Amino acid sequence: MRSAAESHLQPSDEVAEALATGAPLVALESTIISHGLPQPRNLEVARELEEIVRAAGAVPATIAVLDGVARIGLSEVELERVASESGLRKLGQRDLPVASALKASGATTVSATSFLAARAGIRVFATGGLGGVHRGWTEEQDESADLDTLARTRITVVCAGVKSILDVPATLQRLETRGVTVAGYRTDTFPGFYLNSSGLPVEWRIESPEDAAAIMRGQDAFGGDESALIVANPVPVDQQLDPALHDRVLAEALDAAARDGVTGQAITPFLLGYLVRGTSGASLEANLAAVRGNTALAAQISLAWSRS
Ligand code: PSU
Ligand code: MN
Repeated sequence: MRSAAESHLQPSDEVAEALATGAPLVALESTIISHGLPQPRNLEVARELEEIVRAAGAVPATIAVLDGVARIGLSEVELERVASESGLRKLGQRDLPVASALKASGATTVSATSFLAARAGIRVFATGGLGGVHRGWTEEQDESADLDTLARTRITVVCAGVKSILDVPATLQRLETRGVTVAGYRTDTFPGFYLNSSGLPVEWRIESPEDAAAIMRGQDAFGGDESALIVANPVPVDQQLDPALHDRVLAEALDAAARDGVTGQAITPFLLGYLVRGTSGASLEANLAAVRGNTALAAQISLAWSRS
């Protein structure tokens, strides 16, 4: 009989082989595909990200839950399903047991993807921007489960900081309080997701994938809490969204969300979608530039990690 964990968590053949041989792997999330990017561009991007990982010599593992099974590495047909199935759910870590019990399908957020990747034995994960503390948290306490999962999951997440739709200073404060290690990649300021910089300082700066791998070894050597490492990798200045346009359209988006009463899981996709339309697609290009850069860096870190 298969163990409970085995039947709930299913690596693809390619991922299983990479895990068995210690080959470098990069986990990729699926919520960005299903809820974060418009169709049909989302499928192209999902394929492109996998290709970036392969070109660097690592194995991609896009993660999603299909018919109740957490799949670590998707086939082309499964990737298409994640990109186009209507009504696909957005699953955080807490939703995983329910999706499994009810044989539901859904895309995994940073929290669910980090959790599943770590359980599967994958150490490095690339995404766009993390979730965090939403603006207006003094009125309505909306804080992404991403933060809590990262405080207790041994994973390295390469991201362009946290989404700029959030209260970035409050999110950085929460990461500090929860003991999540943060390092800026070749930057002294925390990235601003669509923007090269949030304007806030980042206390540690690293220069290479080897630096990241050395920090990961340090995390394991110290033992203790299974917290994450965030490698904050800014979108290049020449590919960022125009800051004035960003600030103007984001203010409109936040007003629209308040007016329409958008809350909970729907708020992040709503704001990202508003920005895409309100900037005539410029925010999408900046988001994609960030995700591509993060994926390439994650692949380099996974190579350095597998050599270390
Ligand atoms: N990065 C992107 N686009 C996205 C996301 C990340 O560039 O859509 C997703 C991630 O899955 C992240 C989620 O976990 O947004 C955060 O959602 P929430 O604020 O509801 O926790
Ligand atoms: Mn939320």
